[in-house]
Amino acid sequence: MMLTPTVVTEFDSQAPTETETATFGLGCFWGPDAMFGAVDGVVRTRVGYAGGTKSDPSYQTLGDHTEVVQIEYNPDQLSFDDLLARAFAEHTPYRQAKKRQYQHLIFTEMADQHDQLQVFLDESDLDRDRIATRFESLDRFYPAEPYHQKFNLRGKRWITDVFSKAGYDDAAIRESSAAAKLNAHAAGHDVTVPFLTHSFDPQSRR
Ligand code: MHO
Repeated sequence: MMLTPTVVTEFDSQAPTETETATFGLGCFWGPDAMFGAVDGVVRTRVGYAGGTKSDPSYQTLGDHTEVVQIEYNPDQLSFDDLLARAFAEHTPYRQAKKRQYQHLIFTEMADQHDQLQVFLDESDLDRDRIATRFESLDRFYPAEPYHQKFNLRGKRWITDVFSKAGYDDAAIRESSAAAKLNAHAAGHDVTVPFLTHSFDPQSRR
């Protein structure tokens, strides 16, 4: 299947809307944005700032916030526990970044995620008083600037042209399920979606 504006808009219109969100700080947010985008059951991703007190942070005026990825997932396909396993595979809980911007920070929203986190830590033999990873309940998520969203798509005109032709603006790309999958693909992750086939790889189009 070729990547066309219609393919993108149809894929996005069929994306589940009954989703739950998980928010993690795992260092520079570009990497985890792409990594989680590749996972089956992850519907949307966005990057932003959370965990601090400064109002309206930006990349230049971050204050006490941390770079985070927010993952919207289909709870019929993927659990918070699966996402925690991936988050802990992406960082060592025994060291913390000095800069608050890049700290390892696991957020929970509502009681059930909070309970699932404790079960995960117990089963993984992780004692929250002995590890460096921070745990907080999510207060507020501030989306990052458009140029940080789906960062691996930057300069990939064979992808971005399709979104332009489909009439997507910056916010629409940030919230696009197709963009999350394409961003993961552009970063080199294996992604299983119908429009990512061999014939569509730029290497094979020459
Ligand atoms: N300035 C660093 C990290 C960017 S990340 C959004 C870099 O160029 O790799 O903090």
